[in-house]
Amino acid sequence: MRRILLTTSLLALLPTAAAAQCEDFGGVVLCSGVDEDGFATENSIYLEVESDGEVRSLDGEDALALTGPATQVVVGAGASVSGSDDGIDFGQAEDGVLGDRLVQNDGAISGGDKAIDADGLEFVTVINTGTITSGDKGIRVGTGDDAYLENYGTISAGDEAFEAGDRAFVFNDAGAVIETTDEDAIQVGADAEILNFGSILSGTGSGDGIDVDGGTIINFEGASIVSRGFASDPADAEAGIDVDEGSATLEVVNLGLIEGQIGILTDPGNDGSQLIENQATIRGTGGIALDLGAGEDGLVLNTLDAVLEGDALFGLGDDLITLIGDQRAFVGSLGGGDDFTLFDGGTGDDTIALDSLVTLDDVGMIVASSMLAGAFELDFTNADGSSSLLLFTSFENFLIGGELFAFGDLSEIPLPAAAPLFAGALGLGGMLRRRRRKA
Ligand SMILES: [Ca+2]
Ligand SMILES: [Ca+2]
Ligand SMILES: [Ca+2]
Ligand SMILES: [Ca+2]
Repeated sequence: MRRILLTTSLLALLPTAAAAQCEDFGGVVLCSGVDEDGFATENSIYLEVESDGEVRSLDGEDALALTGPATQVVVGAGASVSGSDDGIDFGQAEDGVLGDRLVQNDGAISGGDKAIDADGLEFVTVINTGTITSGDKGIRVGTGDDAYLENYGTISAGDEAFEAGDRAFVFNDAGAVIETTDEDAIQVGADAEILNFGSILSGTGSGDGIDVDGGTIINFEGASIVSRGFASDPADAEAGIDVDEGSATLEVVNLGLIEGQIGILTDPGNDGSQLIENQATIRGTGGIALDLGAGEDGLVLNTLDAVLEGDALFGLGDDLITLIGDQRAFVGSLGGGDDFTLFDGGTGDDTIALDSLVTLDDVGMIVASSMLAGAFELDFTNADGSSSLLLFTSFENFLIGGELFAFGDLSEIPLPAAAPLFAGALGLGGMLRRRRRKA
């Protein structure tokens, strides 16, 4: 039943509901006209709000309170479900309510509290081509697993716009919006799959664009995942993508814009791997583009289009940067003013892999940075003949032309507390040539 659009109207098969009430025709509930006091049932039903239909609720009540198992709701184009409390309340798992709910909204669903509340239920599916608005959470599945959302319209909430547990799936179409005025736009657990072609926007006061434990996020060309707040205390910084405490792996492929005070941030207590492939822009308006923390993290900078605005911090664990294709003059960064990305490997045995077409002949010796005390610079010539400078600290290994070199192989500067240097043993000193520095 899941992932199947309900497109067949049952209205044609049944007598027209003359009264302005939702009427139950033996498991098929039809709402047309204006129903001012909502509808509630504990039975399994298929409920359709006809295109002229309008379901409201009395003060403090839900417009639709549907706690029966295997319930499906279709809100037609031009129709509305407007709850003083929730728009649609499917009940709560803790009250023994089962999951497997489906909502197709081609109209408008709103709630003074939640627009759609399915707290803790599993296998909740929402297909939205209309608008979903709420004072509190937009679509609350809470910690319920296997939630599924396709959004072609607008979901605009006062708190989290979409909140679900593990194995959540989100498809956000081009031009579609998932946003909140406060808190995270999307908050989900581990093994999430998020495909974003549109806009995912956090609150302006607080919140992350996406708060996730792990899984896969693909942010396509023209798409945005943005945290819109800015905390005066950097310790309170919110992120375009925030990874919660835990050990799950997260893969992010970015062809659009990921932006926040910190672009992508891992919380303390996260020791999972974050594997980031960047082909567009990851921007940290507070100066840090990536803070990947503990675990074995990876960053791929794919061609000149890969921009990091802010530094990239890799933290504890053996981390890896892979450069693919020709790189920017200042690797990763726009390079204007003092806008240079510092790549900080942090604790652990960290590696920078240059593009496979860059050979040892194309690489200069590592020197102490003239731009940033304590940092180092590695310059190299790209396959197209342009040169790039990489500003880094705490990276111990360099993969060049398929061979692994230690920091000491490429530098006469001893690393503090580093293992014995092997430059002499490998006889590389004479092979390395110092390239002319850029102005
Ligand atoms: Ca790390
Ligand atoms: Ca990590
Ligand atoms: Ca590290
Ligand atoms: Ca290191």
